[in-house]
Amino acid sequence: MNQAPPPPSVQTVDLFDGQKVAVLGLGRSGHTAALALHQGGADVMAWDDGARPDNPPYPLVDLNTADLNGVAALVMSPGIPWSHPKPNPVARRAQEAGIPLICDVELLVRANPQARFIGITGTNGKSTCTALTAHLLASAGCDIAMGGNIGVPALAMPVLPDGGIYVLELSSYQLELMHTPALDAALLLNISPDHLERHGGMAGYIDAKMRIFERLLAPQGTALLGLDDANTRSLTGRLSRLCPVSGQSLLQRGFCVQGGTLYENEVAVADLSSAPSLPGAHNGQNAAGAFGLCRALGLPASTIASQFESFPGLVHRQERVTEVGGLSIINDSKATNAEASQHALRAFPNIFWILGGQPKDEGIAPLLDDLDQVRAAYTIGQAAAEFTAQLSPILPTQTLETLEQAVPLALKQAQDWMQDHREEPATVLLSPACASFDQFASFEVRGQAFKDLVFEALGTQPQKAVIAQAAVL
Ligand code: UMA
Repeated sequence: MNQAPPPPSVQTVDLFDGQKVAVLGLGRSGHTAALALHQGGADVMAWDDGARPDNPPYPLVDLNTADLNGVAALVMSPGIPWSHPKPNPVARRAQEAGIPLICDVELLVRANPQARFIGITGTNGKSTCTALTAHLLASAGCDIAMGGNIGVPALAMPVLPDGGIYVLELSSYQLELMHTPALDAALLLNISPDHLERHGGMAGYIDAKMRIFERLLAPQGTALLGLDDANTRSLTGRLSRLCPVSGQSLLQRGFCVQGGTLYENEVAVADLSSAPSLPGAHNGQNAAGAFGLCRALGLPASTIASQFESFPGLVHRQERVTEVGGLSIINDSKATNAEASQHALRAFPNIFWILGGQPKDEGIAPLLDDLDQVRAAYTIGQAAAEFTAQLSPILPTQTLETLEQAVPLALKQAQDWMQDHREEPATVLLSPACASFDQFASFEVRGQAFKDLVFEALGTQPQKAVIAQAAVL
């Protein structure tokens, strides 16, 4: 048994008042959904095959053996498989009994017909794009709440007034369990292989991502599609009334970024060169997508354009920890695979790169053509020897064990290098291209350890703006 932390606030969902509803999975989203339904008068039967909260206000009933007769819906946590690689037994029983499978996002949209909804999905960058969209809308004075896959359970967001906007990061798992067309605008940023086991392969994963467009309000909903990868480009024929988005190519129609300028239908509308938290082409696409979503919701271009500069960025995702005399320290602990690290390697100059941890199957092979800006590498954790073997023929590489060893060394060598190179700007970058679990409980713990070590080595304190960055649960 396990004490689930109570979410800060929980909506009351009365859609199933007086009816039986089953809730499977009592992690962040499931526990919140069970509370919301219970508060709304539903006869909740909740279960988790693993740890369950102590004495929750709703009844715990083992759904593996419970009588599911008369159950109106099974609310599934997104992480629980219901088809591939094989269905959870409760999900299978529910499907055999004709009980609809839904997730907390479905409850949110049905319980809040007064509100507007934006959905954002993609394999990489969707959290940054979601946070940026929420920032732009909030700065323009809109009533908004941000949640979904980004870490805030759908029903832990407050009830918004008429016309308020829920900005939702939606995973492929959530999209499969959301059925009501409710989105005013939807953005699919990019697609690369991920979660393939859960979706029965690449075709299934792409279909799950495409569902975001099936959940648009008809006919007025706006479909935005990123065009910077081959997988999403191949989808253009499947969509009518598509608004294209790019961080790389100049588009005649739609939203794109070229050389730090954001264009809408070829007209320059925003200058991104002074937005410190949006480096790199992938962030150009995030910015173009966020801008397009805000335009779809009716905001004037000039109102949105002035808010990019104040976007603080997301913690652990190319997070600017501090800057000392032209040396930027970047925490990209969220980069747990090569593709995520590639974005950072392409975004910063003169990099002193700390990498390693628990390696993924692909290792860093996909990064070996992206080392132009890397001046030295420091390998740590389980992957250290393997990564050093690959990097040392190309650039100075030191095999270390821990972040404690790597941080002071990288800082010192970066500062020495700057002195020798007429104070050219440089970067100390933690972008591990590895999971954290060999040495840390999570990428968040690893990123915090990196920041603590940086401030310890520099003998300074974090600035307030850094501490106050967008926090998610
Ligand atoms: N469980 C069962 N039976 C099973 C399997 C799991 O009962 O057969 C139980 C587990 O014991 C656990 C619960 O189900 O208690 C897990 O639920 P969950 O994995 O869905 O986790 P939540 O805490 O509810 O978090 C979910 C999202 N998790 C996943 O999609 C895996 C979070 O996304 C999301 O932030 C949160 O809801 C709030 O909306 C995380 C994620 O990893 C960040 N997402 C994936 C990604 O981004 O790649 C999709």
